[in-house]
Amino acid sequence: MADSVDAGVASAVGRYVVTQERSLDRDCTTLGRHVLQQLQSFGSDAQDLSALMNRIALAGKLIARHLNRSGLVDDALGFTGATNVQGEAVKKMDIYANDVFISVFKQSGLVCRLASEEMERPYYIPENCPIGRYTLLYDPIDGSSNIDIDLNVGSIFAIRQQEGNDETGEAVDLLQAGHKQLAAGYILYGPSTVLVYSIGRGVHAFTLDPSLGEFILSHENLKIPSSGKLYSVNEGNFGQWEPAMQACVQYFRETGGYSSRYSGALVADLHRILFQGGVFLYPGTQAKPQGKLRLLYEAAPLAFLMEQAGGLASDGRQPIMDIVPEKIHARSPLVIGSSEEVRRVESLLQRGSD
Ligand code: AHM
Ligand code: MG
Repeated sequence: MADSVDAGVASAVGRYVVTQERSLDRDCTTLGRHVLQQLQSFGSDAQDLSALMNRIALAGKLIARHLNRSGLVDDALGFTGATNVQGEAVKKMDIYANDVFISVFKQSGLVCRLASEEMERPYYIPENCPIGRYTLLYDPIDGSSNIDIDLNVGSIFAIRQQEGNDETGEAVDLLQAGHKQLAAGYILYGPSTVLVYSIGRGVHAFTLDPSLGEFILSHENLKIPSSGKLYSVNEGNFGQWEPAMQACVQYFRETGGYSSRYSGALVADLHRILFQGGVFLYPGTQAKPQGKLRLLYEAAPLAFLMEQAGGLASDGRQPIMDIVPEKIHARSPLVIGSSEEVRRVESLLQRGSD
């Protein structure tokens, strides 16, 4: 009897393994190949974008590996003792991840400038600048407060075409609206490492297969539900919001069925909302009317992605994608997610200011 049960289980496991391997053989789409398929071209622009995405994926793999072993490696966790341009305490992992992006793009030939949360001014790679026509904007570690307690963090990125020769070295051509982004996305370092990207042709998710060392397509053409019963906001700031924003959050608290979820990492909270619907909010406060999140390398890339997934992103009054930043590290309030919830917030804010 036991033998026949064991044989049955073994055969079911065998069938499962064979089915899994068959589906992997059939669907094993890598990131670089997917970009080329999306663009339906092997032209130089398509090759560039494919190469850029592969470089971002390499950075993601290096950061994921470092995070995975961070408790075992000297000098991986904790603070550096410095503060960044935002006045925030810098973690060792922030610097490690920032440097990883620099080093992988040094070898790309394609990127002349990188602008990130951790660097006051853009970083130039002079050897790439004669031919490198692209700029990478990124937040190397989003959700830094989660690092030392082994919770989800992410990286956020966007690619823009360099306009002009940037002779002053001020990168003023970056001070343009989010519509200038060619590609954007994030990497979520969670139970698995997931890279979600868009080149303006839908939103696609890739999961890192550690045994292959490759990001493999796991969700194609993701669409956010038009409404969802999640709201995500740091309610500890409630007393510092304008009354109209307080009314918005009261609406979600008191209207049946909404659940509150807030992890302290925008990428993780947004990933949940992308799959399940709802809204993420980071409003301005009395002390910081523009809120905490940075436009060029946090809000705008995620807005690009969210619009591509059928959702909306707003500062509460206008689309994030329309905002022209005054400086590289400009901040913006953020309301992002399902169209119904984002519109609801906008209309409650509008009512509050009438
Ligand atoms: P960071 O990039 O320095 O980590 O800051 C961004 C993070 C977001 O991931 C998160 O949503 C937010 O800051 C959390 O801030 P707070 O602790 O004020 O809620
Ligand atoms: Mg951040």
